[in-house]
Amino acid sequence: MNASNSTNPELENKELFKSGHTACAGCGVSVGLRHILRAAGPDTIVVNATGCVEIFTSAYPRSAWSVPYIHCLFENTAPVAAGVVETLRAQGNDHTKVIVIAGDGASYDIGFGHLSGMLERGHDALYISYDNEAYMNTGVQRSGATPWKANTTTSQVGSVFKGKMQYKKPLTEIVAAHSIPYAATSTSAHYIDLQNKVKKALSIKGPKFLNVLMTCVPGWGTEPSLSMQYLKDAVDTHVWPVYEIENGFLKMNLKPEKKPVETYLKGQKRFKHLTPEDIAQIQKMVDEKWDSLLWKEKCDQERLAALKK
Ligand SMILES: Cc1ncc(C[n+]2csc(CCOP(=O)(O)OP(=O)(O)O)c2C)c(N)n1
Ligand SMILES: [Mg+2]
Repeated sequence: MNASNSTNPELENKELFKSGHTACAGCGVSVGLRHILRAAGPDTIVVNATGCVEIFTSAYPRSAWSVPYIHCLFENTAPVAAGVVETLRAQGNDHTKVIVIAGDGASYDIGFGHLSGMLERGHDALYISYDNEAYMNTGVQRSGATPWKANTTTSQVGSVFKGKMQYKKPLTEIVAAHSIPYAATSTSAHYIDLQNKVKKALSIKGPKFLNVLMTCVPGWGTEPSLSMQYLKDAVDTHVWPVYEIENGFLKMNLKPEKKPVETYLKGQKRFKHLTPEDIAQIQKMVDEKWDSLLWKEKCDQERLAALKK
């Protein structure tokens, strides 16, 4: 393990997340981790919640991490990160970055209260939620991040219920409502956006949050070779808007010309039962959300410009 994944020595030095881990073929999460660590650099400590990432990167005695790595309980990643960062700062170390890597199960649900506490107390850490939209490691159970109507093992398609009955929790907005300096969304396919956001977040003092959509081949029921394409389609259909909220001011980072939601939904086994009415309803919800974000951006950017005068 930790073997070279490149014959280019320059690139090799930058690859802090190594190949040889045991992620599934086409895992969108492993791609995202590689970009996150490239952007963060070697002076970083990673605190990781239980989930797929822990399993595929750290099977003892191996490790895919070239930076210090702490695995902790599902629920308490944010407090562990807070403890690490406060210890570093008490020791006079004001440079080492502390990054939480936690799945949607950990972030939207089980560690949600502790994430809120970390934000409210103002610890100088970057919390990254990798959102693959279900509890994948334990066999695809629905989470607060699972989209409406998606088929999971605990939101099945049967004669009465047709997938998840509830809507996806708006975690990025809930986090931003804590008045933290920086909250943003991205995907592992939009790697320049992702790397820029990691760098920007780490340059800001205080609690920061990134919500990054990452594909899961077995959980979404998709072709491994299409993982990045699905993430691009999620953004191009406006299903996953890419934006940042800096000091309370929202800015849309990508405004692609809208493709119909079918472009993204088709070919995913978790959505294969959707009716034309379901798809029309999803389109309506996506359009409404997009419009509300554009309005918010307009108001926020005008307010910001007025403040700068
Ligand atoms: C308190 C607690 N509840 C349940 C589990 C079992 N468990 C381990 S990993 C996991 C799923 C993690 O889901 P997520 O955070 O979305 O990460 P993913 O596996 O999708 O990468 C679950 C339910 C646990 N370890 N601890
Ligand atoms: Mg998950």
